[in-house]
Amino acid sequence: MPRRVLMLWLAGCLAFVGGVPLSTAQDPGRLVVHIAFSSQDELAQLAARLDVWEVHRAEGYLVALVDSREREWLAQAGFTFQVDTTHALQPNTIPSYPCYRTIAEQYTQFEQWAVQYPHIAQLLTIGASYEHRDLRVLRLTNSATNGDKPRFFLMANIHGRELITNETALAFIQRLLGGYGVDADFTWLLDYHQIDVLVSANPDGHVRNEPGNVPWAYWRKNTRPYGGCYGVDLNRNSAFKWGLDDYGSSAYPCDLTYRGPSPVSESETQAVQQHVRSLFPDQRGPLDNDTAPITTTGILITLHSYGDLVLWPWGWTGAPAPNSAQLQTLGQKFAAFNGYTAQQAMFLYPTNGTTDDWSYGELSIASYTFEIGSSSDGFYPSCSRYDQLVQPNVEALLYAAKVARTPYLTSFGPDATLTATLTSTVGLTWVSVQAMLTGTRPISAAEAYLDTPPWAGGTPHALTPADGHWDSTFEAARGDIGTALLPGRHTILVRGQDTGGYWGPVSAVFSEPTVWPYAVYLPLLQRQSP
Ligand code: 0X9
Ligand code: ZN
Repeated sequence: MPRRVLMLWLAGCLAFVGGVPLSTAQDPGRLVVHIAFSSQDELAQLAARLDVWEVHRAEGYLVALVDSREREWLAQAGFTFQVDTTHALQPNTIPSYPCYRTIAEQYTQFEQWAVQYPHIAQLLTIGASYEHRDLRVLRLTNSATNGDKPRFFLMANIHGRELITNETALAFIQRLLGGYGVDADFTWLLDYHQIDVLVSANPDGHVRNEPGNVPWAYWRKNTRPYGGCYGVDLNRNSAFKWGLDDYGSSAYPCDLTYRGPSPVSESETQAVQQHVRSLFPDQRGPLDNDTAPITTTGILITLHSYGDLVLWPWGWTGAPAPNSAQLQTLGQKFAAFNGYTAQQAMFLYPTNGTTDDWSYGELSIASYTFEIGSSSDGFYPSCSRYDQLVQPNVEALLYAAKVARTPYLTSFGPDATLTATLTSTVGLTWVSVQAMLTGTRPISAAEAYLDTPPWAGGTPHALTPADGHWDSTFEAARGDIGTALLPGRHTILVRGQDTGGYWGPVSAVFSEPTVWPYAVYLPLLQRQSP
């Protein structure tokens, strides 16, 4: 039920406005309000002008942070609104939230990781913010293995106040680095794929939400001055469909969705576009309706908050993107991990000049926005919610990393889990594999690989269904591989195929042979031979 109790919000930050020019986020008269709308057109008008935090379509209202100027505009335009009492604006930011690291701390962490894991983590600076802060990427891949590696680009914090996004990106990196050499999946991932993580696409905006900058609490945009106000919405500044209409972005510098004076006017957008172009070839034709090849390689995910949503292109139109079937399938896979609602971005509200529309529209790569957290979490979720918000998204991101080679194909295929035991004697080793395959269509095949995965020329060993038939969406499978292996640890990889012909992602485990002395093994061998 929408909460419609009327009560004036007492601005806790009234005392802090001295010395900072006023624009929405600094105005002490800011209120969180519920605004009623009755059509898509009205929603679009509101989303273009205001700092919209939540959209409740079914109930016909949205939640926005508005200043006195915007309230005048609302009244003139004939919108009715009520003051929200449930979103407590926090005058203090990070001091009350020890789980959120400052940009300086995040960058120090990057430096430490690059030193601690020099063979799998490389620190890059891809550009600078308006205020000359570095834009830093940590590149995760085994630098000793070469080849054209599939790429996954993860970025966080393009909106300054979306603090949980940086933490999610950092937790994802931590899992991969800590798991390399320990977990077989993370190990093949970093050996064969390249994962680039931009921890903040808007460090100036983040710093505004850190201590000492209280009047700027809830700052979303970058901080570059334009027309008497501050900041460009960096998620409206990309080259694709930039400024297409005044619903998906605003031409007014004081607005929260100000698109900037020209496409890619901001150094942050320039750096992101240049870096993403360096990672991914353009794999799609020039027309809006050109379909990206089914074999397209590469994934981009941009982390936002909040809304419990997985969004895919387009945001600029309600028409489905040419690859909507593929974008939806992968989007729903992500949603199976984080429990969010998966939908086309436009059905939140229209947007133009966004990162994901650009990376899909321009380069054809599978592009997504995650909106992390619910309306009770808001932009500064309680630290008691940290793990609940971060961990399911880390799982979704690991899946993205796994399917980055051919996201539009592999996400259709079944998922595999496995156990494997290796037994060695007299120079021979038996690898015994048990796997579980789960798909949306019946499983039709499964195969295991020893140490060398399929894309690297490994030899497939067919597994057989435990119940004798491949006929179900959930199958147990097994197989034995006899080989003349040397002792030591080995990687066993498994993948499944479904009746649509789609191979799913590879899953792997490490196994070390149990060496049986000949004297123990011989009687068993004799018993087996007739
Ligand atoms: O408005 C935005 O930029 C995103 N929401 S947020 O509250 N994090 O600011 C939503 C963007 C949705 N559109 C696309 N992803 N294209
Ligand atoms: Zn955002």
